[in-house]
Amino acid sequence: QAIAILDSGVGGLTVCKEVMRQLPREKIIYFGDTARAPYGPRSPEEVRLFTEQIVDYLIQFQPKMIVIACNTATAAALDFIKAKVDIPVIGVIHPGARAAISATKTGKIGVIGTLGTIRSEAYPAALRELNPQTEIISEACPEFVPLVEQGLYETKEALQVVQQSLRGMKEHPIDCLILGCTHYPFLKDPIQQVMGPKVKLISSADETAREISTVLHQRGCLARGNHLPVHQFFCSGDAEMFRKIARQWLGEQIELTP
Ligand code: DGN
Repeated sequence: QAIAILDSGVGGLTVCKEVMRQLPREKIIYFGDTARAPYGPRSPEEVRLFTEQIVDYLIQFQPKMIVIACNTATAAALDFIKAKVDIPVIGVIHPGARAAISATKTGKIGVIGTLGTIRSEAYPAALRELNPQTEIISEACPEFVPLVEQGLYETKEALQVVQQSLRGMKEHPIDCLILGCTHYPFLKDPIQQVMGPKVKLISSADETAREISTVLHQRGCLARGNHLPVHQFFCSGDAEMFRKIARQWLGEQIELTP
């Protein structure tokens, strides 16, 4: 049985990479809704509907758990999907919030994400639940996801967009910045360059992979055996672009079913 991972596009590949590293025996079935990305500017109702459609599609493979590897979809649909299916479902917001709370020394945390995620206030809620004293500065960066989906994350243009978008965030004395969108680790280098070496970037991918491991361990369904799994990837849009980005990011050829 596989772990089903979904995102609006290629962003969830950052979670896949961590799962492959931490849990190399686990088979992944991935769905990137590249035809309908970005989800950020869409209404929560629409994002919930799209997430439900993807889950309905993935459930036919009888996965052992579902990972909503998209912050926008986690904010809009996590509770809804949890109530709908009878296998474990996890999102990326709580794992990211936990990682930030354990990393911060000053209690001043920045959060960047899509419009949908920032508007939902899901991060401030999750962070304050863990530590009510936390100071949080949030900023939506709607230009980042389209850059990544077009494969332009290593260009000069990307650095310029990051510089422009983080001008305000840079002025705040934060010591951690949560990359509150699974697409943003693709832009980790320019983001670190702009924020400076004193700000620690938190990607929820590592922590989410740890949570997957905990859930599977608790249920006694971690994959056993020595054979390496063959992962399966699906995307709803441009297969060539998806394949190119996946190959670059994961460092391996992928089996993609358009
Ligand atoms: N990867 C999604 C997220 O984490 O929010 C990006 C959403 C989008 O499509 N804009």
